[in-house]
Amino acid sequence: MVVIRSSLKQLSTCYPGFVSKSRKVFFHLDMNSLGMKTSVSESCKPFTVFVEGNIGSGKTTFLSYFNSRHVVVHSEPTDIWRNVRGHNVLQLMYQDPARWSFTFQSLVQKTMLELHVRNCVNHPVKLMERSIYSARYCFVENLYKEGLMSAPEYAVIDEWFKWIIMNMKIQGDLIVYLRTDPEVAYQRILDRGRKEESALTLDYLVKLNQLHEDWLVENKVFSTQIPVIVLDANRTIPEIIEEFQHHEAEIVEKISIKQKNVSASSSSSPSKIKHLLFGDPSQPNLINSTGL
Ligand code: TTP
Ligand code: MG
Repeated sequence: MVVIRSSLKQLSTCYPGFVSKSRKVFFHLDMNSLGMKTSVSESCKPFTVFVEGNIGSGKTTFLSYFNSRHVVVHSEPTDIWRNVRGHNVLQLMYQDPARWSFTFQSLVQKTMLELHVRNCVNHPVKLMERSIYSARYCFVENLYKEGLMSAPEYAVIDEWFKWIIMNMKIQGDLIVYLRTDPEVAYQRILDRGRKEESALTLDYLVKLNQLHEDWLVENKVFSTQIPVIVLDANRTIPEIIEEFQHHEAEIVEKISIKQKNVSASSSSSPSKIKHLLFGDPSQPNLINSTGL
Protein backbone atom coordinates (compact mmCIF):
# COMPACT_ATOMS: atom_id res chain seq x y z
CA MET A 1 0.00 0.00 0.00
CA VAL A 2 1.29 3.39 -0.91
CA VAL A 3 0.26 6.17 1.45
CA ILE A 4 -0.10 9.59 -0.09
CA ARG A 5 -1.12 12.66 1.86
CA SER A 6 -3.16 15.10 -0.10
CA SER A 7 -6.18 17.30 0.26
CA LEU A 8 -9.43 15.48 0.98
CA LYS A 9 -11.29 17.39 -1.69
CA GLN A 10 -8.79 16.59 -4.39
CA LEU A 11 -8.83 12.89 -3.64
CA SER A 12 -12.58 12.58 -3.23
CA THR A 13 -13.09 13.88 -6.73
CA CYS A 14 -10.41 11.84 -8.44
CA TYR A 15 -10.52 8.46 -6.65
CA PRO A 16 -13.25 6.78 -4.63
CA GLY A 17 -10.93 4.58 -2.56
CA PHE A 18 -9.76 7.02 0.05
CA VAL A 19 -10.41 7.11 3.76
CA SER A 20 -9.73 9.94 6.17
CA LYS A 21 -8.29 9.81 9.64
CA SER A 22 -7.57 12.74 11.98
CA ARG A 23 -7.86 15.18 9.07
CA LYS A 24 -5.10 13.38 7.19
CA VAL A 25 -5.89 11.41 4.10
CA PHE A 26 -4.54 7.94 3.63
CA PHE A 27 -4.80 6.86 0.06
CA HIS A 28 -4.84 3.14 -0.45
CA LEU A 29 -3.25 2.23 -3.75
CA ASP A 30 -3.68 -1.49 -3.81
CA MET A 31 -2.34 -4.19 -6.05
CA ASN A 32 -5.73 -4.55 -7.78
CA SER A 33 -5.70 -0.97 -8.91
CA LEU A 34 -2.24 -1.57 -10.37
CA GLY A 35 -3.54 -4.61 -12.21
CA MET A 36 -1.45 -7.00 -10.14
CA LYS A 37 -2.53 -10.30 -8.65
CA THR A 38 -3.55 -10.23 -5.02
CA SER A 39 -5.39 -12.27 -2.43
CA VAL A 40 -7.03 -11.29 0.84
CA SER A 41 -4.55 -9.17 2.74
CA GLU A 42 -2.99 -11.04 5.62
CA SER A 43 -2.97 -7.91 7.72
CA CYS A 44 -6.66 -7.28 7.25
CA LYS A 45 -8.99 -9.91 8.59
CA PRO A 46 -12.31 -8.46 9.68
CA PHE A 47 -14.71 -10.70 11.55
CA THR A 48 -16.73 -11.84 8.55
CA VAL A 49 -20.37 -12.89 8.68
CA PHE A 50 -22.23 -14.46 5.77
CA VAL A 51 -25.99 -13.96 5.89
CA GLU A 52 -27.55 -16.93 4.11
CA GLY A 53 -31.09 -18.09 3.40
CA ASN A 54 -33.51 -18.85 0.60
CA ILE A 55 -34.55 -16.27 -2.01
CA GLY A 56 -36.94 -13.91 -0.20
CA SER A 57 -35.83 -14.93 3.29
CA GLY A 58 -35.04 -11.28 4.14
CA LYS A 59 -31.25 -11.15 3.86
CA THR A 60 -31.09 -7.62 2.45
CA THR A 61 -33.53 -6.28 5.04
CA PHE A 62 -31.64 -8.00 7.85
CA LEU A 63 -28.37 -6.49 6.64
CA SER A 64 -29.86 -3.02 6.39
CA TYR A 65 -30.25 -3.05 10.18
CA PHE A 66 -26.45 -3.01 10.49
CA ASN A 67 -25.84 -0.16 8.05
CA SER A 68 -25.96 2.38 10.84
CA ARG A 69 -23.27 0.58 12.78
CA HIS A 70 -20.30 1.42 10.63
CA VAL A 71 -19.57 -2.16 9.84
CA VAL A 72 -18.91 -3.01 6.21
CA VAL A 73 -22.08 -4.38 4.64
CA HIS A 74 -21.85 -5.98 1.21
CA SER A 75 -25.26 -6.62 -0.29
CA GLU A 76 -25.45 -8.83 -3.35
CA PRO A 77 -24.41 -7.21 -6.62
CA THR A 78 -27.79 -7.82 -8.28
CA ASP A 79 -27.35 -4.57 -10.24
CA ILE A 80 -24.37 -6.10 -12.00
CA TRP A 81 -26.24 -9.35 -12.60
CA ARG A 82 -28.94 -7.28 -14.31
CA ASN A 83 -26.57 -5.19 -16.36
CA VAL A 84 -23.31 -6.64 -17.63
CA ARG A 85 -22.41 -4.37 -20.51
CA GLY A 86 -26.11 -3.91 -21.11
CA HIS A 87 -27.08 -7.60 -20.71
CA ASN A 88 -29.55 -8.63 -18.01
CA VAL A 89 -28.02 -12.03 -17.30
CA LEU A 90 -30.33 -12.67 -14.34
CA GLN A 91 -33.31 -12.32 -16.64
CA LEU A 92 -31.74 -14.50 -19.32
CA MET A 93 -31.16 -17.19 -16.71
CA TYR A 94 -34.80 -17.17 -15.62
CA GLN A 95 -36.03 -17.08 -19.25
CA ASP A 96 -33.93 -20.01 -20.43
CA PRO A 97 -31.94 -21.64 -17.63
CA ALA A 98 -30.67 -24.51 -19.76
CA ARG A 99 -29.01 -21.98 -22.06
CA TRP A 100 -27.92 -19.30 -19.60
CA SER A 101 -27.44 -20.80 -16.14
CA PHE A 102 -23.74 -21.50 -16.69
CA THR A 103 -23.19 -17.94 -17.88
CA PHE A 104 -25.15 -16.53 -14.96
CA GLN A 105 -23.51 -18.70 -12.30
CA SER A 106 -20.07 -17.82 -13.69
CA LEU A 107 -20.94 -14.18 -13.20
CA VAL A 108 -22.28 -14.80 -9.70
CA GLN A 109 -19.12 -16.68 -8.74
CA LYS A 110 -16.90 -13.89 -10.07
CA THR A 111 -18.84 -11.09 -8.38
CA MET A 112 -19.05 -12.96 -5.06
CA LEU A 113 -15.30 -13.46 -5.17
CA GLU A 114 -14.86 -9.74 -5.68
CA LEU A 115 -16.84 -9.09 -2.49
CA HIS A 116 -14.85 -11.69 -0.56
CA VAL A 117 -11.53 -10.07 -1.45
CA ARG A 118 -12.69 -6.45 -1.56
CA ASN A 119 -10.11 -4.18 -0.04
CA CYS A 120 -10.30 -3.88 3.67
CA VAL A 121 -10.11 -0.43 5.22
CA ASN A 122 -9.61 -1.68 8.74
CA HIS A 123 -13.25 -2.29 9.54
CA PRO A 124 -13.38 -4.87 12.30
CA VAL A 125 -16.63 -6.41 11.03
CA LYS A 126 -17.72 -7.31 7.51
CA LEU A 127 -21.22 -8.57 6.76
CA MET A 128 -22.04 -10.15 3.41
CA GLU A 129 -25.28 -11.14 1.73
CA ARG A 130 -24.56 -14.76 0.84
CA SER A 131 -21.17 -16.09 -0.14
CA ILE A 132 -19.49 -17.98 -2.93
CA TYR A 133 -20.48 -21.13 -1.00
CA SER A 134 -24.26 -20.79 -1.29
CA ALA A 135 -23.97 -19.96 -4.97
CA ARG A 136 -22.14 -23.25 -5.48
CA TYR A 137 -23.79 -25.54 -2.90
CA CYS A 138 -27.38 -24.41 -3.42
CA PHE A 139 -27.88 -22.78 -6.82
CA VAL A 140 -25.33 -24.57 -9.01
CA GLU A 141 -26.15 -27.86 -7.33
CA ASN A 142 -29.85 -27.42 -7.95
CA LEU A 143 -29.35 -26.47 -11.61
CA TYR A 144 -27.24 -29.55 -12.19
CA LYS A 145 -29.64 -31.85 -10.35
CA GLU A 146 -32.55 -30.48 -12.36
CA GLY A 147 -30.74 -31.07 -15.66
CA LEU A 148 -30.52 -27.34 -16.37
CA MET A 149 -26.74 -27.29 -16.26
CA SER A 150 -24.82 -29.89 -18.28
CA ALA A 151 -22.18 -32.17 -16.76
CA PRO A 152 -19.28 -30.36 -18.52
CA GLU A 153 -20.61 -26.96 -17.41
CA TYR A 154 -21.00 -28.21 -13.85
CA ALA A 155 -17.47 -29.62 -13.92
CA VAL A 156 -15.98 -26.36 -15.19
CA ILE A 157 -17.74 -24.19 -12.64
CA ASP A 158 -16.82 -26.59 -9.88
CA GLU A 159 -13.17 -26.59 -10.95
CA TRP A 160 -13.16 -22.81 -10.72
CA PHE A 161 -14.89 -22.94 -7.35
CA LYS A 162 -12.38 -25.42 -5.92
CA TRP A 163 -9.46 -23.41 -7.24
CA ILE A 164 -10.84 -20.25 -5.66
CA ILE A 165 -11.42 -21.70 -2.22
CA MET A 166 -8.03 -23.41 -2.25
CA ASN A 167 -6.12 -20.31 -3.32
CA MET A 168 -7.95 -17.18 -2.27
CA LYS A 169 -8.14 -17.51 1.53
CA ILE A 170 -11.78 -16.60 1.80
CA GLN A 171 -12.49 -15.25 5.26
CA GLY A 172 -15.64 -16.55 6.96
CA ASP A 173 -16.18 -16.56 10.73
CA LEU A 174 -19.90 -16.92 11.18
CA ILE A 175 -22.93 -17.84 9.10
CA VAL A 176 -26.30 -16.41 10.06
CA TYR A 177 -28.90 -18.64 8.42
CA LEU A 178 -32.29 -16.99 7.94
CA ARG A 179 -34.46 -20.06 7.86
CA THR A 180 -37.85 -19.67 6.22
CA ASP A 181 -40.68 -21.89 5.12
CA PRO A 182 -40.68 -21.86 1.31
CA GLU A 183 -44.30 -20.67 1.37
CA VAL A 184 -43.33 -17.60 3.40
CA ALA A 185 -40.41 -16.79 1.09
CA TYR A 186 -42.67 -17.28 -1.92
CA GLN A 187 -45.23 -14.80 -0.61
CA ARG A 188 -42.49 -12.22 0.02
CA ILE A 189 -41.18 -12.68 -3.52
CA LEU A 190 -44.68 -12.14 -4.91
CA ASP A 191 -45.05 -9.03 -2.76
CA ARG A 192 -41.76 -7.44 -3.82
CA GLY A 193 -42.39 -8.22 -7.50
CA ARG A 194 -38.83 -8.33 -8.87
CA LYS A 195 -39.59 -8.53 -12.58
CA GLU A 196 -37.00 -11.22 -13.42
CA GLU A 197 -38.56 -13.53 -10.79
CA SER A 198 -42.11 -13.40 -12.16
CA ALA A 199 -42.02 -17.04 -13.29
CA LEU A 200 -40.32 -18.33 -10.13
CA THR A 201 -42.25 -21.25 -8.60
CA LEU A 202 -42.86 -22.49 -5.09
CA ASP A 203 -41.40 -25.84 -6.15
CA TYR A 204 -38.09 -24.10 -6.98
CA LEU A 205 -38.02 -22.55 -3.49
CA VAL A 206 -38.76 -25.93 -1.88
CA LYS A 207 -35.72 -27.42 -3.65
CA LEU A 208 -33.46 -24.50 -2.76
CA ASN A 209 -34.68 -24.65 0.83
CA GLN A 210 -33.73 -28.32 1.05
CA LEU A 211 -30.23 -27.58 -0.26
CA HIS A 212 -29.76 -24.81 2.33
CA GLU A 213 -30.95 -27.21 5.04
CA ASP A 214 -28.65 -30.01 3.82
CA TRP A 215 -25.66 -27.68 3.85
CA LEU A 216 -26.24 -25.55 6.95
CA VAL A 217 -28.28 -27.77 9.28
CA GLU A 218 -27.89 -31.40 8.26
CA ASN A 219 -24.28 -31.18 7.00
CA LYS A 220 -25.23 -33.53 4.19
CA VAL A 221 -23.24 -33.63 0.92
CA PHE A 222 -21.61 -30.28 1.69
CA SER A 223 -20.68 -29.20 5.15
CA THR A 224 -19.13 -26.09 6.61
CA GLN A 225 -16.41 -25.53 9.18
CA ILE A 226 -17.86 -22.07 9.85
CA PRO A 227 -20.18 -21.87 12.88
CA VAL A 228 -23.84 -21.44 11.94
CA ILE A 229 -26.53 -19.54 13.84
CA VAL A 230 -30.04 -20.40 12.70
CA LEU A 231 -32.73 -17.73 13.03
CA ASP A 232 -36.45 -18.19 12.46
CA ALA A 233 -36.93 -15.82 9.54
CA ASN A 234 -40.64 -16.54 9.12
CA ARG A 235 -41.00 -13.81 11.70
CA THR A 236 -40.84 -10.04 11.29
CA ILE A 237 -37.51 -8.26 11.00
CA PRO A 238 -37.65 -6.74 14.55
CA GLU A 239 -38.33 -10.24 15.91
CA ILE A 240 -35.45 -11.71 13.87
CA ILE A 241 -33.08 -9.00 15.11
CA GLU A 242 -34.21 -9.69 18.68
CA GLU A 243 -33.51 -13.39 18.22
CA PHE A 244 -30.08 -12.53 16.80
CA GLN A 245 -29.35 -10.47 19.91
CA HIS A 246 -30.15 -13.47 22.08
CA HIS A 247 -27.11 -15.10 20.49
CA GLU A 248 -24.82 -12.33 21.70
CA ALA A 249 -22.91 -14.41 24.24
CA GLU A 250 -22.38 -17.24 21.76
CA ILE A 251 -21.16 -14.86 19.06
CA VAL A 252 -18.85 -12.97 21.39
CA GLU A 253 -17.32 -16.28 22.40
CA LYS A 254 -16.71 -17.12 18.74
CA ILE A 255 -15.11 -13.73 18.20
CA SER A 256 -12.81 -14.28 21.17
CA ILE A 257 -11.80 -17.71 19.90
CA LYS A 258 -11.06 -16.24 16.50
CA GLN A 259 -9.00 -13.42 17.99
CA LYS A 260 -6.83 -15.92 19.82
CA ASN A 261 -5.94 -17.43 16.46
CA VAL A 262 -4.88 -14.22 14.71
CA SER A 263 -2.13 -11.82 15.61
CA ALA A 264 -3.14 -8.85 17.76
CA SER A 265 -2.05 -6.40 15.07
CA SER A 266 -4.48 -7.81 12.54
CA SER A 267 -7.60 -7.86 14.64
CA SER A 268 -9.85 -5.59 16.68
CA SER A 269 -10.80 -6.27 20.26
CA PRO A 270 -13.81 -8.51 20.91
CA SER A 271 -15.44 -5.65 22.83
CA LYS A 272 -15.24 -3.36 19.80
CA ILE A 273 -16.75 -6.03 17.54
CA LYS A 274 -19.44 -6.74 20.12
CA HIS A 275 -20.28 -3.06 20.28
CA LEU A 276 -20.57 -2.85 16.51
CA LEU A 277 -22.87 -5.86 16.26
CA PHE A 278 -24.95 -5.44 19.40
CA GLY A 279 -24.52 -1.86 20.66
CA ASP A 280 -27.34 0.64 20.58
CA PRO A 281 -27.36 1.97 16.99
CA SER A 282 -28.48 5.39 18.24
CA GLN A 283 -25.32 5.68 20.34
CA PRO A 284 -22.02 6.83 18.83
CA ASN A 285 -19.84 3.99 17.72
CA LEU A 286 -16.31 3.27 18.84
CA ILE A 287 -15.12 4.07 15.34
CA ASN A 288 -15.89 7.07 13.18
CA SER A 289 -18.02 7.12 10.07
CA THR A 290 -15.21 5.94 7.82
CA GLY A 291 -14.74 2.92 10.05
CA LEU A 292 -11.30 3.93 11.20
P1 TTP B 1 -30.83 -14.14 -3.37
O1 TTP B 1 -29.37 -14.30 -3.37
O2 TTP B 1 -31.54 -15.14 -2.58
O3 TTP B 1 -31.19 -12.68 -2.86
P2 TTP B 1 -32.60 -12.02 -2.53
O4 TTP B 1 -32.32 -10.55 -2.57
O5 TTP B 1 -33.65 -12.54 -3.44
O6 TTP B 1 -32.89 -12.52 -1.07
P3 TTP B 1 -33.46 -11.72 0.18
O7 TTP B 1 -34.90 -11.43 -0.12
O8 TTP B 1 -33.27 -12.70 1.30
O9 TTP B 1 -32.64 -10.47 0.34
O10 TTP B 1 -31.28 -14.14 -4.89
C1 TTP B 1 -31.18 -13.06 -5.78
C2 TTP B 1 -31.61 -13.55 -7.14
O11 TTP B 1 -30.52 -14.18 -7.80
C3 TTP B 1 -32.70 -14.59 -7.08
O12 TTP B 1 -33.56 -14.43 -8.18
C4 TTP B 1 -31.96 -15.91 -7.19
C5 TTP B 1 -30.78 -15.54 -8.04
N1 TTP B 1 -29.55 -16.32 -7.77
C6 TTP B 1 -29.25 -17.38 -8.58
O13 TTP B 1 -30.00 -17.74 -9.48
N2 TTP B 1 -28.06 -18.01 -8.39
C7 TTP B 1 -27.19 -17.68 -7.39
O14 TTP B 1 -26.13 -18.30 -7.25
C8 TTP B 1 -27.56 -16.60 -6.53
C9 TTP B 1 -26.63 -16.22 -5.41
C10 TTP B 1 -28.73 -15.96 -6.74
MG1 MG C 1 -31.46 -9.51 -1.14
